[in-house]
Amino acid sequence: MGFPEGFLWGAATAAYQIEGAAAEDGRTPCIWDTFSRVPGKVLNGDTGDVAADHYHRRREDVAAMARLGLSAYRFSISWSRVLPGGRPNRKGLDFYSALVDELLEAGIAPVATLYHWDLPQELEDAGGWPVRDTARRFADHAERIGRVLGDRVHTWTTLNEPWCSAFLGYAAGVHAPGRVEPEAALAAAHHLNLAHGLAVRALRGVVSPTARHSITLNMHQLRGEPDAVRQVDGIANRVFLDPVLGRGYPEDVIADTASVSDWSFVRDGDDAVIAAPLDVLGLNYYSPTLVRRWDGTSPRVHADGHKQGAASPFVGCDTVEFLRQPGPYTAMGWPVDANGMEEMLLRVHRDHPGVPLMITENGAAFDDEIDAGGRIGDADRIAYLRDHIAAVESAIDAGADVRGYFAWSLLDNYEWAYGYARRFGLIHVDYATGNRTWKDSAAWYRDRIARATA
Ligand code: IFM
Repeated sequence: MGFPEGFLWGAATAAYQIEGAAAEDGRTPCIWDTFSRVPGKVLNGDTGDVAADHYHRRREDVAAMARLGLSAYRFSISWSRVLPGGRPNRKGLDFYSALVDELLEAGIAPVATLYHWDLPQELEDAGGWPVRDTARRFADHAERIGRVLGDRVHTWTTLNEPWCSAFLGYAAGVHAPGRVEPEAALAAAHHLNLAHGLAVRALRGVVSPTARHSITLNMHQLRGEPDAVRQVDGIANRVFLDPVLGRGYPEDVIADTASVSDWSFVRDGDDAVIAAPLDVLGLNYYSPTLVRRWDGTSPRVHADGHKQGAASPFVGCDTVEFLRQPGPYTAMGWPVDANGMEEMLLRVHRDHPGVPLMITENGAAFDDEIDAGGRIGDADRIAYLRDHIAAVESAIDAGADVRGYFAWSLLDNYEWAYGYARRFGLIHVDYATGNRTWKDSAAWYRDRIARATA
């Protein structure tokens, strides 16, 4: 058994996290340009203005991908670079067109994500994702990009982790745009789903018929008391998974959130649009989540940064506690647990048989140290990748149809609310100079790919 023929071995990044060049060649601000400037929102006040400077180092980065032996590269397209103010920007489009050409020349399949959290600021000013028109604008973005790159992109991903966009952005307020409005977060979740469906439909009309279409969800692999698991699973996973895969919104989620919203933002016909047929479902996995029912009296426990603070992203889950799992932990404070990856893959395979799956992100931040000789011996990251890749293999052996694995991330980059203080890269970035240095994990991944594809 093991990895099937044609399995994609990749690495992933996202535009705001690596590109920089925030005000160059016609790009206009996105919500992260604004949010990162609000005092206290991002560690050390870091912004993505320069990030890993990939906009100017694209060729060097593609050359590194080729040396790694990647068969695919997952990147995202900055909406405000290609359509600033809603008008096509030739220089922005040329950047991605050149990237795609260079990838193809290097034998690397381009996997393009249309939205990785960087809503153009003018669309947030008009209401953002809680507003239905944003979904229509996204479909327009998809169609325009599809017309430019549609002859060359291997796989299209509409949205990356809509849970984060909706619930970290509009309920917890820890991601851009930083709003704490639970009802708006539910509307945002619906409009993201709608945007996905409209975009798949728009793309299919203009791109190559051989292109694959997908969405990427960050599945929360839940453990703990069954009813707490059911409830969090609803608002964290099934609120996206079910409608996208044709089952409509789960009734328990609508009931659990009834005191927050009447869901009147869902209109007749939306379910069919959202259920646009997919070729592959992208799943991101980092660690599992442990929950139990809260009795309402004991001091409430919260497991990590995402779940702390007054506002919870888990709308409607006021009587759930998020517990700290036993370690070891990554530098994010996330437990290292590769079994959760296999459980997650098998769960989706069991609940939605016949849907091809792809791990579109998996990786770990650690406090990398550069030794006197300039070497970064990140044995902890190697162990993490080794065990998680083994978990994918065992899920395949148990019957899951997994078509690819993408390490997060190719490069150290801007880790959202943590700024540059967390490093997930296979390749180290010196933010003062932009210099890249391979960590031991990069060489290990290169060798792992070579073994799998020999
Ligand atoms: O860096 C992020 C990425 O943008 C989305 N998925 C999780 C990663 C690590 O937090």
